[in-house]
Amino acid sequence: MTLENRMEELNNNISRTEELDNKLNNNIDNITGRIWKALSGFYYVYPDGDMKKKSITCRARGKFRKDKISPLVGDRVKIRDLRDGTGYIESILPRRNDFVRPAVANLDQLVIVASGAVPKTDVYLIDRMLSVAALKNCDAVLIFNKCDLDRADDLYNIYQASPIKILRTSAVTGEGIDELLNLLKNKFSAFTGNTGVGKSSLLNALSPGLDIQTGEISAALGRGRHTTRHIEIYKINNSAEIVDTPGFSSFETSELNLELKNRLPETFLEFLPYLGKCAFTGCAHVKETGCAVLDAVRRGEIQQSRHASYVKLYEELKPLREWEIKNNKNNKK
Ligand SMILES: Nc1nc2c(ncn2[C@@H]2O[C@H](COP(=O)(O)OP(=O)(O)OP(=O)(O)O)[C@@H](O)[C@H]2O)c(=O)[nH]1
Ligand SMILES: [Mg+2]
Ligand SMILES: [Zn+2]
Repeated sequence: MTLENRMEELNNNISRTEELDNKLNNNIDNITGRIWKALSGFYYVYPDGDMKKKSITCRARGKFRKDKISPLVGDRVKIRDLRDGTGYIESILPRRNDFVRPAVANLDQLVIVASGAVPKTDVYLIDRMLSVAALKNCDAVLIFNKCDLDRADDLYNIYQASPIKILRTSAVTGEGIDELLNLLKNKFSAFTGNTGVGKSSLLNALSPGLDIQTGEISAALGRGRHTTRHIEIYKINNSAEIVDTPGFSSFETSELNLELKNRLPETFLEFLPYLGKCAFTGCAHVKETGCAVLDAVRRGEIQQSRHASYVKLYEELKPLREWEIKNNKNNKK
């Protein structure tokens, strides 16, 4: 057989396959949409991201599992609509950012909910979340909830002296709720924070119609019971899109990666004016002489507690090597 004949045969085969494909796909549309809820391996997608349309319940294609990528709430996706209310996620459109915890993509703003009352939030946990948000070019807001019980003065004082937006709230008395709604307006935000601090309660206070389940705190442990299990976008006042996420008792270490290690100083926003002004290039800002950051700490321009978190995080990231990144990726769900 000549090469030309062989080519023709191949081309014929390709057209026949495409014809067959088209026949099979006759009843099927490829459309784009946005994932607004994830629950037990199902993704609820709104066509064109329009929450007024009927959502389509999708499964992810097997190739995502193979590639170790999970679709996330907030993802814009191409789906195959089977026209019976179900479909398949075919591909994920490029993301602005993505998080392991909370498991969401394309966030404008991370709302870190903390509490000075039980369960008290650890300052290092707050600083790690702030660093991860800064690394991902995501704005952060820090909320001190339960201020009817404890006004979290220690925490408040630390962050008041930083460029980070802060707000005291109470889901019980309604303090700060209007201001919170203002911060959320026209943005896609996710609530995160240790379990039991009142993330779901705040959402209910913002929009009582939501009626999201909240949990009692176990007195013995001083922890919540992980009341929120699934991840879902709520729309409030037709302008604020908010994801309530399950709380946690320890930090997800897979966010601690080589990129954070390499860019750590700039993720502490109040360090920025001093970076590049140290006596030594490549200064780690830990205990070096002539360090502009340390000088600023001494002068009280940077809070001691923030620098302490920086050093702790620096030490935690120090042993991280290239091969561990691959490991981390493989461990991702
Ligand atoms: N006094 C007081 N109690 C609150 C406040 N906010 C929440 N609570 C209580 O704290 C408990 C936990 O609240 P949730 O809203 O379930 O906390 P969560 O952060 O959503 O917890 P997870 O879903 O487990 O992460 C509930 O008993 C709430 O009633 C508050 O501002 N003041
Ligand atoms: Mg909750
Ligand atoms: Zn330095």
